[in-house]
Amino acid sequence: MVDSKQAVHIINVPLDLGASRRGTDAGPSAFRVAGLSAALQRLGYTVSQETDIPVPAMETRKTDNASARFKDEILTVCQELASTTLQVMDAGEIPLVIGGDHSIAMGTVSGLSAHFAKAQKRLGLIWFDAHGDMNLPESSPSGNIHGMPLSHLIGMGDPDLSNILGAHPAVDVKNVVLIGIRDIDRIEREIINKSGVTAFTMREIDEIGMARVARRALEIVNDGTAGFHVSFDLDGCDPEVIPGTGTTVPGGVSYREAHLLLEECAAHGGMTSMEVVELNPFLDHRNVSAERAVTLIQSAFGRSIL
Ligand code: 5AB
Ligand code: MN
Ligand code: MN
Ligand code: MN
Repeated sequence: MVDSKQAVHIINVPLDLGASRRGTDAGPSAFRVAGLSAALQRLGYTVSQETDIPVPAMETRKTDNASARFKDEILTVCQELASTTLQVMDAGEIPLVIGGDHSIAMGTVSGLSAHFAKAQKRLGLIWFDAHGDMNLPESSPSGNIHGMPLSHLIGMGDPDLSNILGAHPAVDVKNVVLIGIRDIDRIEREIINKSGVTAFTMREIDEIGMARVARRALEIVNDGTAGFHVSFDLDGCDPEVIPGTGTTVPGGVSYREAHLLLEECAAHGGMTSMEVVELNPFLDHRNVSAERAVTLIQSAFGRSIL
């Protein structure tokens, strides 16, 4: 549970092997320049440590796996990341994972689930994204693994990627909520609809408002769990808010709606951990995205306006 007595442990994962567009490997650096660590300290947290997960550069690798590109490399990174989030949780610190493309969530969440599985407990999962990230290797139009992490976390897909550490599945579909989705592939739509996860599309956000979406989402992810993780893909926000990401989709979550969701997560008190992914500083032409992402993280960690 996030409270200011706990220390935050930042885990940097400069991975871009899961996406087509280069540049998310510079995400952790952009967060450092934007002052992430100091921003948490201003809220009263100690930042105990930063850990950098080693990631191979794309130029040094070849992949012949067309349906799950760079699977071997991504699996190795996710295994290392999973043991790190497990250790950080076991030490009673709050893991804050900075990507990197969204493939890293398979590592982050597997490690968290391993921590809770030791006490026969489960973890809830909020997946904030423009996309469903529920392709399977055989359904993916791109072969890019950043479009597949959520299906693997609920136990589907490639057996290596869905069994990284901890429980199988890493999370129970009944405690998984997608928020902000608006760009889903044809077969992926069927996978989502059959899966049992709850999806709050942009349409629901428009119709009932983010306040109600956030409250319902919190009920679902906390139903019988020991807490919840927030996997925050910056492309869930509208491209006007976060231009610095590779797979922008118009019609997204506004700056205030995103803050409200994270403020509600903080107010609930059950957030165990967070990851922020898909920042691409090379596409951030207005140079606003990293700083805005830092303020979003501050909301998740309990910053209040007054
Ligand atoms: B992200 C697409 N569905 O599978 C695919 O940014 C895009 O982690 C995936 O949400 C976007 O390649 C993955 C077309
Ligand atoms: Mn994503
Ligand atoms: Mn996305
Ligand atoms: Mn993306």
